[in-house]
Amino acid sequence: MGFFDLFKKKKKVETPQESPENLTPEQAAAVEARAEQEAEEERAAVEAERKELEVGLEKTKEGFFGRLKRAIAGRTTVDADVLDDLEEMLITSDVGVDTTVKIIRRIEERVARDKYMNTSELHSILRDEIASLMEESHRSTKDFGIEVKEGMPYVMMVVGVNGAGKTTTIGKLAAQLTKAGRKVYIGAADTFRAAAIDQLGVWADRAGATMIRQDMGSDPASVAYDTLRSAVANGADVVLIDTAGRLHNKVGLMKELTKIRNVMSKVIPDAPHEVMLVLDGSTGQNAFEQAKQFTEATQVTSLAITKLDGTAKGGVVIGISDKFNIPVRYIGIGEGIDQLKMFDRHEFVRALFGDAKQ
Ligand SMILES: Nc1nc2c(ncn2[C@@H]2O[C@H](COP(=O)(O)OP(=O)(O)O)[C@@H](O)[C@H]2O)c(=O)[nH]1
Ligand SMILES: [Mg+2]
Repeated sequence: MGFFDLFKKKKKVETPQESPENLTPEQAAAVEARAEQEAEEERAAVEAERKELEVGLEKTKEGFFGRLKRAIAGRTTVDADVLDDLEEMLITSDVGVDTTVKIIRRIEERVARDKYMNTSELHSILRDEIASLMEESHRSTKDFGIEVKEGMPYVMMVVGVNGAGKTTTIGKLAAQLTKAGRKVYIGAADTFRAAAIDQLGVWADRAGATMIRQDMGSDPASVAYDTLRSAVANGADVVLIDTAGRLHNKVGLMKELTKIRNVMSKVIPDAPHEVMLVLDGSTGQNAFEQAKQFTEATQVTSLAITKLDGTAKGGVVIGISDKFNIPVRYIGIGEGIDQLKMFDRHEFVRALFGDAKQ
């Protein structure tokens, strides 16, 4: 059993006439031209992704730098006052107090070393410190892809409060996975509202995934069980389990999620392989509070932060991944099916601060 990346397209088998020794010079030239064209298309795709991310994070960027500019207006050197203002700017950008304190400490250390630091350097220093902070919280995981074992479906349970974007994120994710040639099963374990099941059904259809459902009000754990059984029987590659976002109280939430997990592990012993917490990035500090409650209720292994388009509160991405030490795997930058991006910390920092040397 090998490991493969879920998002990588299955490799095409090379046809015999494509192996180099059998090619006529014309064919060889055609192969080369095609490779060049593919490389060009890939470069264009990377550029388009970057542009989309920049547009999605525009408000956060404007908020960040608007505040930064005001913080350093009329100052030339980075002194204690500038650092105070910088601290306030980071906190009001929803980076969170603890992470802000960490960033300020690091900058203070640099200022102490390099006595007369110019305020014009602050931009690139802030960029460096945020980049290295994000590297630490993402150190344990790869930035790209999900490595899974072949032969058993990879099971992801999706949790988060009502309205955070769970169903939408599952729909977008399912679409990316089916596009990469994966067979995707979705479990409608949010049985609390009939509309929630129908909404998930629409996404499943759009994505070309199979949804397993029961009636409204049925036991979510039972839906999860059915979904896994069916996925295994039909040779699915991935299972995405939607859950209800009721935050009744911590004990209730813990019980419900534990029950779903236990039932799933009866079908696939190491399932769920991933528990993804979906947070609405536009709620700023509230997202921190939700992260706290969910991480106390169950083991969360990855984060998706949605609705970063149209909000200036994108600083939460920096603070939450640092504070909870859980990698951000996806970010949502719009309601469209293509507007879920695999989170890449380098691209994120780049979209906010531009290239390292400029
Ligand atoms: N602008 C924007 N809206 C989003 C994004 N993700 C989800 N939404 C919207 O947020 C609302 C709640 O999403 P839903 O998936 O139903 O949340 P759930 O209750 O957690 O399942 C819907 O109107 C979605 O279209 C995003 O990345 N950007
Ligand atoms: Mg939902």
